[in-house]
Amino acid sequence: MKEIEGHHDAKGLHFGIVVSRFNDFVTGQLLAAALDALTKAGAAEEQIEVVRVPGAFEIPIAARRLARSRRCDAVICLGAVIRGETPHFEYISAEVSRGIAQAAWESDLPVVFGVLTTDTVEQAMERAGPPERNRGTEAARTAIEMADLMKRLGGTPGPGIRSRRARRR
Ligand code: INI
Repeated sequence: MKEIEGHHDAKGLHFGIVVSRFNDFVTGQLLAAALDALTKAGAAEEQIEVVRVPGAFEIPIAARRLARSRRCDAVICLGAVIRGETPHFEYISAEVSRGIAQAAWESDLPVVFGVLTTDTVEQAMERAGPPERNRGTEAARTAIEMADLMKRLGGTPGPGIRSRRARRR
């Protein structure tokens, strides 16, 4: 039996990070933890591209563009949607998660969900604390494993990418 699994080695891999500025006291901590995890796994600074957007709602479109550029092996999305602060919580959370999943499907690239959706600021801070409990660390580790897994799986990119290439011909 053959088993295929991604490894946690970021050497030679390129990563895009899309991070929102809204609630930056939380998203800044997620970003710091993600950068730390990538660096510790062997990624050099020039292998990492950070893209900043105003709020979580804007994450999917930037993630999709970055993923489709093929400059990265995986894209990490970081944001914080806090219920206490918005009556639009449900709409924003739903759109962001749907948009991030769609960006991955349409680009055939791992686009990792590192967006906090919490009821309170305290809950958000808990998930953006020390590395072992920080969702930025978890998102970065997922991105490394998935980027490596996609290389091991081989094959050709999905229909979205094929049709783009076909259009160029
Ligand atoms: N954006 C967030 O990232 N988190 C929030 O909690 C939030 N709240 O509370 O409204 C939020 N709103 C902004 C939104 O993401 C868009 O930037 C804005 O609606 C413009 O499209």
